[in-house]
Amino acid sequence: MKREIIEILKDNQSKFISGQIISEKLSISRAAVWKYINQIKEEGYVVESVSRRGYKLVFVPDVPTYEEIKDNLHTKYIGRKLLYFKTIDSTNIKAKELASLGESEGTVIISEEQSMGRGRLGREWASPKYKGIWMSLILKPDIEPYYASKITLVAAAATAKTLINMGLKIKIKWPNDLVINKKKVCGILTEMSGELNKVNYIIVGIGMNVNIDEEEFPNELRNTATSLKSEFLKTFSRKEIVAEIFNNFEVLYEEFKNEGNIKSSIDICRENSVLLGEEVKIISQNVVKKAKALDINNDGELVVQYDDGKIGNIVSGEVSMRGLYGYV
Ligand code: BTX
Repeated sequence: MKREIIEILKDNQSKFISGQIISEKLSISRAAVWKYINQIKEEGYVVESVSRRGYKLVFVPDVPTYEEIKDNLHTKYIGRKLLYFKTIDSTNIKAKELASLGESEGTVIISEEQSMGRGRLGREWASPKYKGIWMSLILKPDIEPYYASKITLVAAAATAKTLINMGLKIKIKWPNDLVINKKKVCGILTEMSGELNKVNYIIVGIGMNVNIDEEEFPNELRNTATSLKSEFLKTFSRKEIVAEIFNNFEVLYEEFKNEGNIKSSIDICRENSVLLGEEVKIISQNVVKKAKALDINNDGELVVQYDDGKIGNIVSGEVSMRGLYGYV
């Protein structure tokens, strides 16, 4: 009902509409209208209310709710069901819970803040309130579990494309980060539930630092993390970015599901890679090896040449690079 009232207020933006008319349109009492208007205000909308004239919408906030993204959304199913939370432990945890209860493909969980945002290997992910995009997509592709890690590259490509199309200079750090000036601005966490040869569901968690000021990052992240606002010195519309990520993701994900390849995603990852041509360290199960990053192959693996000249393909894992995130 809240959504319907926002819609009516928007249709009448900058003029008053009476509580009576809203109550008649929606077949609810005027007291109920008043109750919902208060809830709408709590979401950050500014609604003027004047007795005998009614309500007037004077400010629409940058909240990534379905109501606010739908005009920019061109997808068939990604983000068509968007569950919006003010606060949550982790959107990935919620998405896993819902996916296992039968939630369908394309549903997205988004929250204004996370108290237990997580990165890979259980690392903490800072998720300050109203300042970023913290969300998880539920996917249920009919693929072998082995191919699930490719979805990380699809998500990296979709988020990168979104920012690049906005004219922003960002780079992709294979396989799951976006960086600006060698600092991390976005991380992707893909988790899967499956059996030997069947995927139950895949959760793609995307965390993007949008309007975080430098001093709002925890001390220990200040040299390694950044936000769009800190780099480009302006405030960005989260709702527009969210819609565009969904638009780009669905196209790239459909390619994967229908054609079994992620060529377009890999092209984007290659063209905008921060690693290719660089000396890197590959950290896998506590073993560190030095190598040069040569390419991302058609399966989305990182092709490297080790110091002894041997060529290897890295499926996933930790890659660190001189000068990146403070590694020297
Ligand atoms: P990662 O393991 O590659 O990176 C985690 C590391 O990044 C941390 O150990 C820390 O050093 C650093 N870090 C923590 N918070 C931030 C931040 N806000 N910006 C930059 N660097 C940071 C990357 O894992 C995957 C992150 C996915 C986060 C999303 S948010 C929505 C969803 N829900 C959830 O719990 N996780 C995902």
